[in-house]
Amino acid sequence: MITLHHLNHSRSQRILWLLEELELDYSITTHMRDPKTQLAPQSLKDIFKLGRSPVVTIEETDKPTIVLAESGAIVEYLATRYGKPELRIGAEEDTYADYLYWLHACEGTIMPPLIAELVMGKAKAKKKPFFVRNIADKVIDAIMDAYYRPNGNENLAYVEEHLAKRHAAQETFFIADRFTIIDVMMLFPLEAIYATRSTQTPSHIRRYVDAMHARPAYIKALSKGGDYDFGPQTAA
Ligand SMILES: N[C@@H](CCC(=O)N[C@@H](CS)C(=O)NCC(=O)O)C(=O)O
Repeated sequence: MITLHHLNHSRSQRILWLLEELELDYSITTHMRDPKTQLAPQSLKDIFKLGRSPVVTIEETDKPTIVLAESGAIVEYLATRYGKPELRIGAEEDTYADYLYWLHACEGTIMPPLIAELVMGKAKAKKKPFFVRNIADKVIDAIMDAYYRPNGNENLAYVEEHLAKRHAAQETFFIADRFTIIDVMMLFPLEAIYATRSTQTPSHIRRYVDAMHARPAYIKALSKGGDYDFGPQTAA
């Protein structure tokens, strides 16, 4: 039995979506973020020491239970062990190098500036004594402007250019002529951008996100996972 340890408003939405695409039997244990800190609760740390979501546990008769974290590892595992092989790109395919690049770049390159923006935004919003507020905010802005903001903007432009080429070639999916686990990985940062920037989001990213959001398995996953801030935006 596969159990998804789902954290509200988090990357575990990726796994929920993939489980639906794979039409697998699974159960969901939901862990709610601490409303004040937004961090994962102790119940998730009890499953996986670092307390990060997603985590899946896999129990099979006569085998030790597997506890697997890291969304990239989970999508590879599920697609390989239970999947439709077409959800991965094989080493013999022309897009294999692209596949490896995006599989790793998603968490390694695209996500970090987005997380920095989120964390620094929270630091700015935090109450501080008035005599340090200005200086603290300036330091935060300086850090963001020196690295994370330009970095995030370059990433966004790169992804937009990539998707513009895909759309010009009449392709819907991120790297292949079919749905793959790269779509599962890449949608999360792109839908987070779309949800926060709305119509300021570059047009090819919007078109891509809308296409993924229309997939029946995505819609089913949304209905199973509960509240999700980055799902389809009704008033965009
Ligand atoms: N690179 C990891 C990141 C995991 C991660 O940081 N997940 C966030 C949710 S999106 C989390 O668990 N946050 C709660 C916390 O840090 O307490 C992955 O892709 O799974």
